[in-house]
Amino acid sequence: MALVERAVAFFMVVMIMMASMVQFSDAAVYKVGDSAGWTTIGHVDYKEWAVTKNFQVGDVIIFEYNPQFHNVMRVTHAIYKSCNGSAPLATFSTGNDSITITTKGHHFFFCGVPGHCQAGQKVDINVPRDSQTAPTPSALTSPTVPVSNHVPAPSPNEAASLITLNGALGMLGMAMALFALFVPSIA
Ligand SMILES: [Cu+2]
Repeated sequence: MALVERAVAFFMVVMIMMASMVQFSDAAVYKVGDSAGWTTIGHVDYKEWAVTKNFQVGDVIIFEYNPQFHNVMRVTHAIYKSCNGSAPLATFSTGNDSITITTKGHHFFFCGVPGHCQAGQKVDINVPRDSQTAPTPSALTSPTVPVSNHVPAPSPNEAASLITLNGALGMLGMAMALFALFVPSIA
C-alpha cells in the first residue's frame, strides 16, 4: 500500500502548508519609528508614523532603543494622555521589545523615562475595529468622523471569515489539482 501511504503523506504536507499560510498570511512586523527607532532624538513624529500603517491583529510591533536611556510602557488611554508613568499596564526594558498585537482597538505605549512622553515619545497602535477594510488616512486623522467607511452588511467579522474561507477553498482546489497531477506519477 505504498501508493496510498505516499498519497496520504503528500496530502498531509499540503494541508499543513495551507494551515500555516492561512494563519500567518496577514501578520506583519513593524519597527516603531522605522530607522530612527524609539527615541527622543530628532523628535520623531510617532503619531504620523502610526497613522500611515494598516495594523492588523497578529502583527508584531518592535521597539528598538538604548535601554540605558529609554523603556516602553503599555498604558491605558487616560495614562497615555497624562504621560504619567507611575502605573503602567506593562513595562518593557530590553531595548529590543517585540509585542504581538492580539486584539483590535487602540494599544497605547510611551517611554516611562521622565519627560520623554511629554517630548513626544509615545505611540498609539490602532487596529481598526473594522480592520478588514484598509483605513484611509483621512479617517485616521479625523477620528471624530468615524462611521463613513462602514460597510452596513455583512458584519466585518462575517466578511473576514468569508474571505478566509474563500482563501482556504482556493488553496484546497490548488492542492487537489496538484494531488491529481502527482498520483499518476507514483503509480
Ligand atoms: Cu525615552
